[in-house]
Amino acid sequence: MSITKTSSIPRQDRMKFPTTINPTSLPQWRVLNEHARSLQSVHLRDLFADNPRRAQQFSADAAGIFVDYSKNRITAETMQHLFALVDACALRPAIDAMFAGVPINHTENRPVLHVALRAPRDADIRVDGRNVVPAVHDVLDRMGACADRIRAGNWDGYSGRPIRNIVNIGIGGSDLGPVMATEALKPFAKPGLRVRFVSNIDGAHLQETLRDLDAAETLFIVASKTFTTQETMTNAQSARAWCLAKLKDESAVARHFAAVSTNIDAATEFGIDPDNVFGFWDWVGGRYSLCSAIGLPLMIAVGPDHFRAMLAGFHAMDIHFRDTPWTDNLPVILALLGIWHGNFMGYDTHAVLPYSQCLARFPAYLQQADMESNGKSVDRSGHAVDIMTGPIVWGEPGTNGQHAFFQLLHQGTRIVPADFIAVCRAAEPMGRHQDMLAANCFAQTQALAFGRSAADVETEGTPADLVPYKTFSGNRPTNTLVLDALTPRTLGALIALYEHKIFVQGIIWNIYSFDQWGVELGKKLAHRILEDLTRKDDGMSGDHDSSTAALIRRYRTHTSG
Ligand code: G6Q
Repeated sequence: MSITKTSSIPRQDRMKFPTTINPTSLPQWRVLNEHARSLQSVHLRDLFADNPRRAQQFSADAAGIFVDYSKNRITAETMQHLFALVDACALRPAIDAMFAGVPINHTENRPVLHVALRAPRDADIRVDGRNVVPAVHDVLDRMGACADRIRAGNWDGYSGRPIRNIVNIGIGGSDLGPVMATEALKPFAKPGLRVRFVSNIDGAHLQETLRDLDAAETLFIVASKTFTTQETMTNAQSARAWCLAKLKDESAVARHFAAVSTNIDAATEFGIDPDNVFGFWDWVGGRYSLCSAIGLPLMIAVGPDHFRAMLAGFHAMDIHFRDTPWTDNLPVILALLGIWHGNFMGYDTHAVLPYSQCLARFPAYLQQADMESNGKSVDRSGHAVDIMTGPIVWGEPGTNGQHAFFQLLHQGTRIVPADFIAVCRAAEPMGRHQDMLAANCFAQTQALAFGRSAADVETEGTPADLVPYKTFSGNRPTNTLVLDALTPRTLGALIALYEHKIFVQGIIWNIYSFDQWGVELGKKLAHRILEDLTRKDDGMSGDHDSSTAALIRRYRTHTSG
């Protein structure tokens, strides 16, 4: 199946999507509030005892990912009410609008077409009347040729030695995706080829990354959609200076730098050979850009075939999301459960706990995808929202987390809904490690759901005064996502699952998920503060509050002389 048909939405209606609907004004919202009250005292122990088919009833799978959501405090009626809500919030036309290239990123007047980045060659997706898919595949083909050349040892550096080290310089959406996926697919990477990432403006990041590298064998990829981001441009200039100090010739830059950007002119002005500049488009949001040329370091690491397998996994989930009825639609189900927990149960954080060391950076990646998209407080009519929107997303891989923060998950006063991600087949099998990893994952969700009653603790002969401490209330909600194996394809499907979950939640909350105005103010203020930090006299050019002014003076005192 492919994404082919474009707009079924009449041109005159295109600007109206997504329509603005205040969810709290809907009868479905009121019904859900009442229903939530009726479930307040219900325990998962009883829900399971009353329904032997509960696990089957509340599970679904697609694109190599199985989701068991039975360990949430929900009933069939809960799901019916939630599905009614999503219909009332006009999710269907919103999905159609996104896939049709309607500028649903209203505040930036842009379409949101990351789905086009993984559409097959014969798909037809139009922006301003032009099919964008051929251009997507042109760039993928050029990336493939570049990756093949490096992997075959045919990309010679300035002094004729082949490139063996790739250093990606980017931040935020131009870093977190490739970092996470390169880590996740390490078992598929070409041995001997080092792929590293520098993001932080902290000079230690660049210096520590370069410390053991030979400039003659190093290729820098400057990844920046705008090619203006302060951190990336500063790191790129310092990398350029490092490279020239070692290779001692301006013309070396052309062999040792590539760029990924929508701003081709700025990249060539930097001195990068236009043949080594890989473009993408303003309809790709930074945090949704892994499938674009931003994925170049990943493609070099794992090869074009594995990269394309990942795109196929993304696409499989895109199609599942677009075409599957809500009742079996994984992104819709996960989104609705998040709404249930945040808006009707009052839980304000969401943990993502992959039982896979390869997915160690997945929670950090999702933090950006989710919190930058749905950390909004103004609705699509320009009014303040009066409900909780995006949750605080956090997490660490299991089993490490069990020896750190899981105490709070089991016995703390806050309830933290969590996604546990398990993998059946290890990419790098070793003894019984994988079985033990999975056993721990399943045991945690069991303990969180069912807990341990005081009566059970007493039967163990526990001294009476210790019984309260050893009791677990349980009734703590989790989803368990099970991947057959962590492969390029299932990784793609997993990421797309969360991307679309975030989209659905934004539609329900009536917010714009694809802008990020909230990051602008701090950037502006940093420019003003930077000026004052480095002033030679005692004055201040900016009008700072007393706390900030004192911090600037303190910094100056400790850096002067
Ligand atoms: C992501 C954000 C943000 C962005 C970075 C880097 O959606 O827009 O994280 O990716 O600020 O921007 P550049 O790629 O333009 O350097």
